[in-house]
Amino acid sequence: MENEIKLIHTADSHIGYRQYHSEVRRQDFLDAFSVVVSDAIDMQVDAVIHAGDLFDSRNPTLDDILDTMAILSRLKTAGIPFLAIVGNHESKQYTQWLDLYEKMGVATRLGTEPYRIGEVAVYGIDSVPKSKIPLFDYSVFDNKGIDAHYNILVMHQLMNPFSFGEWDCEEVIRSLPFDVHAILLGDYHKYEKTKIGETWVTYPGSTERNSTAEREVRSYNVITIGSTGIDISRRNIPTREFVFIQAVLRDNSKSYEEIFAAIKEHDIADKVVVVDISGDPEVSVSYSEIEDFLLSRKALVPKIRDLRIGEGMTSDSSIGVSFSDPDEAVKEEIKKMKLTNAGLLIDEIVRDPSIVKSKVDALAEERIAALIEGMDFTNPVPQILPPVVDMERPLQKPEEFHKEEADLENIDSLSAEGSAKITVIEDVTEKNVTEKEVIEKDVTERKVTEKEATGKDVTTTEKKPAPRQYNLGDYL
Ligand SMILES: [Mn+2]
Repeated sequence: MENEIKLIHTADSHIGYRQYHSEVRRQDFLDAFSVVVSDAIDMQVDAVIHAGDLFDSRNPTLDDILDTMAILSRLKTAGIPFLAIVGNHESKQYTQWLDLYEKMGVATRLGTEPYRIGEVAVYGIDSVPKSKIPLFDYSVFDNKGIDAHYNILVMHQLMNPFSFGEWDCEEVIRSLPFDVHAILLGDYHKYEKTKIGETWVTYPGSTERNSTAEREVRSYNVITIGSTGIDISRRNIPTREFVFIQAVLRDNSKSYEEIFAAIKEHDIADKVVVVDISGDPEVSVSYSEIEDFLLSRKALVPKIRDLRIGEGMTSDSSIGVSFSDPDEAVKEEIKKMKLTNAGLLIDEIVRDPSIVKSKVDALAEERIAALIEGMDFTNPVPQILPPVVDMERPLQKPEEFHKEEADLENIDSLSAEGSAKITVIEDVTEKNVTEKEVIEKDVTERKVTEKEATGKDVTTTEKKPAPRQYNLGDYL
């Protein structure tokens, strides 16, 4: 290696996420990404590598698109390439937002063709839904490897050897037709770094806190490649503070005094403040009164979590939902549902405040029809995984929690009403079960309706001698 090469590796910016309905928080997510770009320019790195989920949603607003465009343009002006892959959150059916930015000259979409930076070649694999991982065809990389000293692969997946892994890094390394020296990852929001044989594997963490579970300082990676090999170091991103306040209730008459006293011990101005209430379950308090007190002390976002509700009382990760924020509760629940493409599409339409109620039906029908229109029903859909996804990560600890992925696969639920049903989550576990039962019925009925609506025989596989039959839901 003649010249040292310096790269920034970042991921999971989730631009456009209006966390807690806060426009300020939307700006925070944008600012965090902007900080990474500013650092890249200050450090004069050779490239910024983004491992997916630049946007929080497949439908970012025009403001999100333009604001991001402005930040990427700064990189372009500085002559620093922005190399990226598509994450699961932002993934669209065909053409991606990244393609738009590539057309505008401010980004490069990584793939099977190596992107060469001196002696380094960079490859990318867009987010692959969990059910499709066993089918991944490594031969797309055949004859693509070039004679570079170092090969870097960028992916957006939950990978082994980490405990949450769904895809094995060793398999990837073994199956690719060239040596892989580093796998730069996105999707998991917490920083991780390890080595498999001679290959580095690392997650930089998300650039902003996507949930209260992401308590650690946010960061990105600086990858230095020189004559001594690859060095990976972590740099912190200054982000808005989250303050966690414990309030233990003991006595009915003094409950507010105790909570307010606990709050007063902290400087909470302009911060996201989470008050965790524990203690005597008989003591009742008004959440709105606590919220008002937090706001009077200039908290940006007041969040109350009553840990006395439900089982476990204290360290149960399922009670991460605020009473004061039903929208967040809905978002959390929808993530757990593992909605399919069609499910997400319907959910978006139902919850979009700009769509009038009377238009919802027609619009849903129109979009589903368009989705079906573009589908290739000649490919059989594999049913490898058990249908209930919630059981797959039973050991997930609160700190390991990251935004659940809408894998666009298992039809657990397909419910337009689902979002409206969940307003306040009291006992998450119990409610989930009941909800699912109801929703599963909906799915069956809906499939029939869809078939009628389109007037097509969508189950064309029936006539083939295929051993297994698939219905429309498998494709959506
Ligand atoms: Mn993400």
